[in-house]
Amino acid sequence: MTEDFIKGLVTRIESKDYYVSDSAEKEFRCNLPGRYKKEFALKKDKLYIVDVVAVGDFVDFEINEDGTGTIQTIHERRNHLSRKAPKIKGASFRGERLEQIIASNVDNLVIVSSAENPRFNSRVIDRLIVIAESSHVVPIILINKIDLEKNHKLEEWHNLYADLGYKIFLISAKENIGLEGIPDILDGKISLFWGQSGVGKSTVLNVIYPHLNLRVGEISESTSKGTHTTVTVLMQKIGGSTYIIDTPGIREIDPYGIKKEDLGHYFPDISSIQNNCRFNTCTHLHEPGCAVIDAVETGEIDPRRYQSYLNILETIEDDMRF
Ligand SMILES: Nc1nc2c(ncn2[C@@H]2O[C@H](COP(=O)(O)OP(=O)(O)O)[C@@H](O)[C@H]2O)c(=O)[nH]1
Ligand SMILES: [Mg+2]
Ligand SMILES: [Zn+2]
Repeated sequence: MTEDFIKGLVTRIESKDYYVSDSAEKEFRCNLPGRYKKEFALKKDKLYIVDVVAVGDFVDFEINEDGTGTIQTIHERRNHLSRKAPKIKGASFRGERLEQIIASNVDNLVIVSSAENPRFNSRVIDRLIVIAESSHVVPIILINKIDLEKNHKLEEWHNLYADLGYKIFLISAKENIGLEGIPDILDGKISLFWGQSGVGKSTVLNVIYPHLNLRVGEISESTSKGTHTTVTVLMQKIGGSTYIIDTPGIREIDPYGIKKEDLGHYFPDISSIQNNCRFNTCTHLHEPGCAVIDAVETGEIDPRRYQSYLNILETIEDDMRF
């Protein structure tokens, strides 16, 4: 690295513009030079383009005469959160779908779901837990909009996830219920808020950090048009070393890069039992001597969690590229 290079943090990506903050919080609009674009081309398969730079990346950049910047180096990532790039209608694509990185260098994945509107969906929570666990990021679960749910079924879900060892909060951002413990968990960390569109991610963040003033009720991503699927991920500094990353409503959340025989590791309820399966390559689908299937039958593993496991297993292609 030469002295002319400045270290910065990528906080937002819009089309070909990479917004980078230096240590004094000054923001520079940067571009990415051709040698990285070659990497785009390598990973491109007709309809897919995957970014090599992600929100949360540390980069070295140079300032150009017009005040914009040019990214020169991308620092190695501690971790990253990603999903499979969305399917595009009419595209024929063999093998596994490409990886779309949502953000890098993250401490917490705050999984936001809602009691109603949209209806509570534990499958999405389980997918996001798998993404967090496989990326070495701590999952934290928020079930928002409890003001809309008058019976007590959420207590059961709360207990299920709490028993698995996860931090889980039943909250209402609208009525400011249950949010008390959350700022402490986010303090000093980089936390990505992720979940279905409309569950209240931006609303929750606005209640916790009123100065953010995030737009509420934004339209979710479109998966069917264009060749470059843009996800407007926005990283903001709260103060000190506390950062939050808000994401728009993301429709498809399929974990990327997980092998069938590894999936059980990312379900704590399954991983604690799968050593007792007869075959160490057991995928707990229908293999003989499967201890996980037995545990589902005795009720030791919640059948809804097992169903989530099976659903994700089904999304893993047989011909993975690695
Ligand atoms: N009833 C109720 N509505 C909420 C709550 N939190 C958010 N909303 C509403 O849900 C809608 C979507 O919120 P938004 O924060 O944009 O969701 P996001 O897409 O996950 O960021 C908005 O109309 C919010 O006013 C809540 O706790 N209770
Ligand atoms: Mg939002
Ligand atoms: Zn098994």
